[in-house]
Amino acid sequence: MADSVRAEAVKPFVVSVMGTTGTGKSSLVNALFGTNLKTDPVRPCTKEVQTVRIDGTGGGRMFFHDLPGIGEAGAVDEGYVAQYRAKLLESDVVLWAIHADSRSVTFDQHALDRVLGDDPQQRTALMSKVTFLLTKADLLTPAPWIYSKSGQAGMFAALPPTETLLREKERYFQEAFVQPHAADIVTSTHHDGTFDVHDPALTVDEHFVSHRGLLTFAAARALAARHPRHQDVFERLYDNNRVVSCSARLRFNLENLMAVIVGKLGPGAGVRFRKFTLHDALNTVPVAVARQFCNLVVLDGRGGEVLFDMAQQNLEVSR
Ligand SMILES: Nc1nc2c(ncn2[C@@H]2O[C@H](COP(=O)(O)OP(=O)(O)OP(=O)(O)O)[C@@H](O)[C@H]2O)c(=O)[nH]1
Ligand SMILES: [Mg+2]
Repeated sequence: MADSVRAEAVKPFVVSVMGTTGTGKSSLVNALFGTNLKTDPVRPCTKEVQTVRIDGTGGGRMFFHDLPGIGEAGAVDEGYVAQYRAKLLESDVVLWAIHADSRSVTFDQHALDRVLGDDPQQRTALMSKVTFLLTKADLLTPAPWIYSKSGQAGMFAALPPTETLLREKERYFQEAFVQPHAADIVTSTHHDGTFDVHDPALTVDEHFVSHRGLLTFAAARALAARHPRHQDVFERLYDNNRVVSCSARLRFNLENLMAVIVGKLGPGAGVRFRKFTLHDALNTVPVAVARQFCNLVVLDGRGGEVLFDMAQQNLEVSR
């Protein structure tokens, strides 16, 4: 293997997470990678860029930058925005956290516009890296969440009305943040060497397929229906621009989020970060932890039988 190819193969990935203060950025990094970043229920907490190193397998490394809440690390002057922009430009993936319960988009839209800047090439580079997250999805609705228990652990799932609400929110935030910049977006993913679809929006080389503009859910589904052999490619292209809901507290949807991150990082990342993606642990919450939250109904994973209602605090956890 040529030195340059080898260097590329072991080059660490860089992921940044940003957003306004208190959207749960540090908590999310902790939930995804078992790190121990400081979090705070009241005050703006992360004041400077915190970088954690994540070791995968086979020499795979990732540096995860946890950025201070926008507007909290000092005056929001051009110098500060430029620093932010530089950090994002050196990142392979940027996660932009927005509180799922928020409907005010102006502050983040304005921040996004400033961070993207005026240079068309930089705007494309940045917009193509960003994935918007709706964090703290557990706070979205008082409808109970389902905790599906198996042994001494389980997973949280949203009830259908909450799922529907989340999908609507994801669409709304995609319209607010991604659609206005559709012309700036070029999204890429790897293919298996047999990709042979010709479409004006697609550019194909030996390893990668790129899509110019925003690939909507309907368009991705239509392409996948016409070319079922390449369904995985269209799914990954679509994932690159979708808005992802999650909850660090309930570990809700963390597996999907990790899949989106790894998919965006490229073909080498799946292998190097398999230890984070290949098992259910990302979404799993021990019963002892789940009991700290109330307003839960616990169903048996297989039969759907009600095991207990958290509101009835003294019921036995295990049968
Ligand atoms: N309900 C709920 N609370 C959460 C979740 N994630 C984080 N929190 C809480 O929200 C508060 C703020 O979380 P942080 O992780 O410190 O937020 P941050 O975005 O890093 O904040 P800054 O560092 O100030 O920018 C803490 O009390 C967390 O416990 C979540 O998914 N659900
Ligand atoms: Mg923080």
